[in-house]
Amino acid sequence: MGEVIGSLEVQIDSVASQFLEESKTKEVLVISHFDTDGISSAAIMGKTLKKLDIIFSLKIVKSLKPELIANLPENKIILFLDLASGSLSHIQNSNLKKVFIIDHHEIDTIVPSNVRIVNPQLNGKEKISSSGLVYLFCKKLSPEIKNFAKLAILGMVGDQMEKEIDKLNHEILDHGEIKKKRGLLIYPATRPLNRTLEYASHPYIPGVTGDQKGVIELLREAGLAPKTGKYKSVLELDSEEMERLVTGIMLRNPKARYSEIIGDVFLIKMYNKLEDARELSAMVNACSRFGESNTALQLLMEVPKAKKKAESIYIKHKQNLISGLDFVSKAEKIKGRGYIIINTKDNVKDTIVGTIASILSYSPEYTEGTIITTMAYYEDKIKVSSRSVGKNGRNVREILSNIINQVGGEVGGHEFAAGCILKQDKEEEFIQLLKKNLEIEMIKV
Ligand SMILES: [Mn+2]
Repeated sequence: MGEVIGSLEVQIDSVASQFLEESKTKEVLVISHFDTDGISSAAIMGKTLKKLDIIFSLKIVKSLKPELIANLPENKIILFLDLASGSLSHIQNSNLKKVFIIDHHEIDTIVPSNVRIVNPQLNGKEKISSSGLVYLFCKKLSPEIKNFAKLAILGMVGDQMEKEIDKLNHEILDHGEIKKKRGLLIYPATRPLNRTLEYASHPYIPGVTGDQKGVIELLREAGLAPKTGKYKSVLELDSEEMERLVTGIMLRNPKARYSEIIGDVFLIKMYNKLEDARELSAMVNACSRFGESNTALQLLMEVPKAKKKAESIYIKHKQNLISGLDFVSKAEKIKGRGYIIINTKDNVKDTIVGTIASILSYSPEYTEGTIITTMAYYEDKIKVSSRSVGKNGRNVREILSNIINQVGGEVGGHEFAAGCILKQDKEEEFIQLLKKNLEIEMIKV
């Protein structure tokens, strides 16, 4: 009970057979994380449980709060995906009798007796996404689910684990209808380049992202002309065209490293069409940011009516992003030594203010160690995001925590990328304290 022995594969076998036994008599409640890996996990599990005629319901959450654990139904089997490894002590202290977890995050304590867990942290720390684990788990429950392997690959790409693919992930790659091709990582690789470049945010290309004229100029420079009115897609480029385009991008953003722009493009079949996994992941994340995780889940389960809805949310998100970047480039900024604060007030959506801070942190305009902070209103609150350029220098979470301790609010994130939420009536006080803290920190460094 709660004991962990042997390899990851043995662990998956044993937990899967216990789950199968338990679910014969009890209903299952699946709770999963709201990012691409979590929603891919939920989609694989949902499809499999349906196949097996197991009665279940699904819930997608942004984070696992102690109150949520305390209020879970005791008569159901609880199955956590892509979360809960850091909440074992709360689960131990709850009245839940049987909890299953499939996750790859850090574990907070010894596995309690009411928990059965699959987590590579306990078995050799193999690098694998939660959706990869869920896929292997579900294959034990029902071997004929091989076509869901594509969702495991999607989760892997969403968690940015595709650079070093470990043994089990390799196996998964061999299963589903997945195509892998080396190329430029600007997504989607499947659509005409002029559209793809206009919305490029990873990397951000100054003078090109959000600028149709700049896009055409870059393409012309790279010797790419439209054929019968249509530009090639990334997938259609030959190696020379690709090299020329990469050169053009790197000239505009010298911070964009070759190893980050070139890599494996993963194509998976959804709704009977090959799609770029990075694009799908961006779409899932956009839906979740808009509070539409269920649409994202339905998209990955290939529910027909979900596709249009997800696409329109994604287009809206991309437009918000482009207009947000445009606003920020022209906006008045508070500049100090080693920092910059952009208060967009109600001109930029709170759903993208963090993405914009990230994009700016990759822009060639700012030197390493600079702290970029963006702010946006929502409801009667302000959402704040801070990034440290080059993931270097001061601890932004600590700085934000210090201030929130004084003005009230919530803080999240980590050392080089953090955010907070505060009341709008604390706006001025927050900015003053932030400036003061950033200046003190600068002196210490
Ligand atoms: Mn994950």
